[in-house]
Amino acid sequence: MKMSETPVTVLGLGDMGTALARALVGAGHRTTVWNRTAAKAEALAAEGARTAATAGAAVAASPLVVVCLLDYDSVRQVLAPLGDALSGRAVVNLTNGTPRQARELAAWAAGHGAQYLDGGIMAVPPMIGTPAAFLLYSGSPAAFTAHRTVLDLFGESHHLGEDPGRAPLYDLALLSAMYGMFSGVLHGYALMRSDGVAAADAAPLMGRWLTAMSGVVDGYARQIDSGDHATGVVSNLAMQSAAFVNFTGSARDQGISPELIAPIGDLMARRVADGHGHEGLSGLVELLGPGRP
Ligand code: FVH
Repeated sequence: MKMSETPVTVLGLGDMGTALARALVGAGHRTTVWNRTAAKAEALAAEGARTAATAGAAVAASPLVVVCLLDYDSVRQVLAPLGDALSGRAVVNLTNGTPRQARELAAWAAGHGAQYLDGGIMAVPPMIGTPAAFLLYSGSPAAFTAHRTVLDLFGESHHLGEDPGRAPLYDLALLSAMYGMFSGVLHGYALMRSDGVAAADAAPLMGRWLTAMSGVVDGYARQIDSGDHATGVVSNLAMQSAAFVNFTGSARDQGISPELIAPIGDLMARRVADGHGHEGLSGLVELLGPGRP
């Protein structure tokens, strides 16, 4: 059987599962789909997917089983009754979860004779199958090698090692950075709106500023890995902390909640009080603990 002919099963047809299944169908794979709410499979069936009445029937149809459900509770509810029916198959679980959950599920899958890959999807559904999408995998290297051609249909594939917890670790770290950015953008727009400025008027400069600041990703990484948070001549923490009272102060003055941005201001003040005002913002990581192993 050529890789391009690998039959694939997709369990879960929410927004993301549907996008994944559509990429497989579009590439000509025999794609079997199952969803708790069967009606969600209808559009894919019209495009060429085979529908299965039960998760067990869907799993029986393919050596490669992609799981994309809401959370690990739903994954357990769907997979647990299948048990040894997974034997000899590769399970690729793209459901958001924690490293601990991934390791536990990998051990359970191995106990039932299945290869297991955990994954994190760095894309929203419309990005699947485009060059903008990338996906993180960890777990069985053999499963990754055997099915990489299929997985590449979703987006650029990155295998991060044999520990199944590694992909969700990266996934949660990258998504944490994203939510930090989202929080700042929402607070900024709320501030604008409170003074009668449309968010659209601020958007071009907001985007430009965030792009300019994205360089911190590499700079902070060097400082955090070395433990040297010295900032040289730019933007020391004492200066930033002194300015930060204006962020919460303006929110108070204009009647908006500072709750999305206040925590980092509190951490800055603590770090300055601890005698690190001459350092840079990366030093806040030392307040989050634990330190480097
Ligand atoms: N959509 C996104 O932007 C993000 C991108 C990054 C990755 N996430 C994660 O992908 C998982 C699935 O996300 P989704 O967008 O497909 O989510 P929904 O559209 O809400 O679909 C949820 C599916 O899960 C099924 N489901 C829920 N509970 C159960 C259960 N107890 N038993 C069986 N299936 C269950 C649900 O079925 P139904 O409600 O249609 O019957 C949907 O198929 C997720 O981990 C994201 O964090 C997406």
